[in-house]
Amino acid sequence: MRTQVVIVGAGPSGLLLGQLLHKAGVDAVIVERQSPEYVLSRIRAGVLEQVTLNVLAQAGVDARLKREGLAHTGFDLLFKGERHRIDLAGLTGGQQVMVYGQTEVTRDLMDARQAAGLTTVYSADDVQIHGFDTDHPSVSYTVDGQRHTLDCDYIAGCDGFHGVCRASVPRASIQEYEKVYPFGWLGVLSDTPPVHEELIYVNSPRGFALCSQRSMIRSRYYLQVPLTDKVENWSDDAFWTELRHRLDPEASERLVTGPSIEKSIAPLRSFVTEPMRFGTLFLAGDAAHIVPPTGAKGLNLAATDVKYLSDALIEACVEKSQAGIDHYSTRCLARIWRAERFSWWFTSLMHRFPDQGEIGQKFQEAELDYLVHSEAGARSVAENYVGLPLDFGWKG
Ligand code: RFL
Ligand code: PHB
Repeated sequence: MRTQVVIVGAGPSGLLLGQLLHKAGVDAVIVERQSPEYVLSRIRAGVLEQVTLNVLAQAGVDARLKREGLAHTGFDLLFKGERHRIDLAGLTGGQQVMVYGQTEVTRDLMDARQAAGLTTVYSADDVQIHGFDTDHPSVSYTVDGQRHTLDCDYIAGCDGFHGVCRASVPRASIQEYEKVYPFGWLGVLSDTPPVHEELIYVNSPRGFALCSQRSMIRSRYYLQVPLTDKVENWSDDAFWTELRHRLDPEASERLVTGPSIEKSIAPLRSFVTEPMRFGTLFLAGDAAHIVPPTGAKGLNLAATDVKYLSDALIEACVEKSQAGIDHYSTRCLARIWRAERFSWWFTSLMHRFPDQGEIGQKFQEAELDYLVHSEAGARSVAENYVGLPLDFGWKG
């Protein structure tokens, strides 16, 4: 079988790319290792930047998001037992973020793909990519014991951090930058009203915590935990007790607890691959980079990679111009390094590090105190959090 683009991975990056290509009349097949149910069971991101909302609108998948998403014009920073609001809208000329779960974005994209009758191969085993250093690459995979091959013009590697695409590139052609943090995030999803109408990011001597949400009746909370902790050793009671300890008295009092409907531990990592194009193979989203989730940037970066990649592939397939393809990697990386920097900085400021000691806690609190009392400091946090404009600082 033949198609113009094979997309490896049906996470948000792959599905969004498929939708944007379809809108422009470019044929693409998606090959995914897992089942649709498994893909939808992963609970991840919750905060969407305006740039991401624009790309989802371009893809025609923002109707439910507009109805059900929660617009947030600020968030709280809690340290030394007190909360301080970062007024995102006031500091950035009216910008805001949208709270809408990654699961819902994925579901909307799956529904749109199905409605358009587009092909997604789920539960594909042993996916392999071939000939991406030539003009006739291909992707092979096994379904129900039968091997299949898809010939194409381009391969989009949207298969996440553990995917096959980046791993298939010869080591001499790729440079990877990585930092692994000495802790993880224990996340709990529960059908309880959120403790506060906006998000609360917590720096406490007991470690970081985050109060987030999915709707007015569904909450998402995170606790910083040692990497050695096992999720099965964290009872719901233990989770709520520890969260209360890290909150201020008012929030602790208001917190409504209930049974967890999902509980998992995620490691934290900063990771960048350079470049993101290898001949006719393009990496996008978590396949190319990872940020620690503190800045809420991972899904947003994936959406902008996909925006740039869809523009480039449409130019190549429809207008027969290579310009977008040639710029793809440098254009993405300019944006990625800025988000990597912000995510690393915010993570370092908010978490308890094993060797930081009392003085490290004091340094963090003094920096937070400066940020919330200086308009310049608060604006710097706000403009990075809502997301820098597309192509900010990129010279072309
Ligand atoms: P995904 O979502 O990992 O999807 C990759 C897909 O590829 C499939 N795959 C393969 N398919 C075929 N063959 C193979 N060999 C394959 N190997 C893998 C996988 O099954 C999967 O379906 O990557 P994608 O699409 O690039 O999307 C990236 C986002 O998922 C990620 O960046 C965000 O979730 C990060 N993130 C956040 N981002 C935000 O923008 N805002 C947030 O608030 C936010 N919060 C978070 C987060 C990530 C978290 N975790 C769990 C790491 C909070 C958490 C806790
Ligand atoms: C989430 O709701 O899952 C979430 C929100 C903000 C973050 C990270 C995760 O910074």
